[in-house]
Amino acid sequence: MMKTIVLTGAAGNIGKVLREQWSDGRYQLRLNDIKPLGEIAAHETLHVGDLRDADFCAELLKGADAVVHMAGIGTDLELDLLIEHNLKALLCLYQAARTHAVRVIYASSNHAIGMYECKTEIDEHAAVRPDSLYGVSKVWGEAIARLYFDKHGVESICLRIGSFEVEPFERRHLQTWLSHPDMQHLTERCIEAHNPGFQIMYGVSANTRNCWRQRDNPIGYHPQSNAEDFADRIAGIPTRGGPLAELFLGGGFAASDYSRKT
Ligand code: 15L
Repeated sequence: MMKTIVLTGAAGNIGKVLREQWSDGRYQLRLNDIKPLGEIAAHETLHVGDLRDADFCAELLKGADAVVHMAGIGTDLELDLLIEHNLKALLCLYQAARTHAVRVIYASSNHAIGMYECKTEIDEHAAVRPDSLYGVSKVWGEAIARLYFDKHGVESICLRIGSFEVEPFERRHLQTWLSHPDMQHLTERCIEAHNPGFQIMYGVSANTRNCWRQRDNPIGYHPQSNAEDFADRIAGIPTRGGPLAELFLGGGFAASDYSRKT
């Protein structure tokens, strides 16, 4: 039977690409955003609204198989905004997922571990080292996912997404790039996997220089793209944010407001 998928942030960077990749109608899509979503196809329904509204969330998730949660603040903005959209809205969503037993595929970020130095090999069990308040908000999100699995059995896959770009365009992307086809494959594996429980997945392509080691892969994610194919063009292009952005995984997020002396 065709699965019903809720896609939040459907007008955003990743959401609009997934929507396009699924334009063949492989899923029944409930599209959510606070921004306009344009014309709808036969397999789509529109749900414009604010995820901080518990009743709206409950209605949105009722009867769905999974929610692909791409909505939220995607950069290092003020704490108040992060609390509203990356914490309160997420909690409402998880409460609805609990009520209606819906799997959550959560857009976490590499910025939850952005203060590791680039060359440090880490797996998904490494201690978090956020590089910004935005990174902290993603750690909250992963903690909410863990809480709702441990206490309520809500299945969650937290995607520590690297750099989702059509093509890599700076040195850091040799490690962090996530191609559009790999993101599609990753998301579909999250939707289709049997009993994933709680899992953190690195959302990154098969980049030769990447240092994130996925120890457990219960969903069967096998990326195909490799940023190394672009190395001739981008290895000489400095990472935005200066020398500290070259040192730490989180790039410019890690370098911003850095004041440590030793
Ligand atoms: C993210 O989490 C951001 O949402 C995105 O805009 C990029 O900055 C990305 O990480 C990245 O690290 O390249």
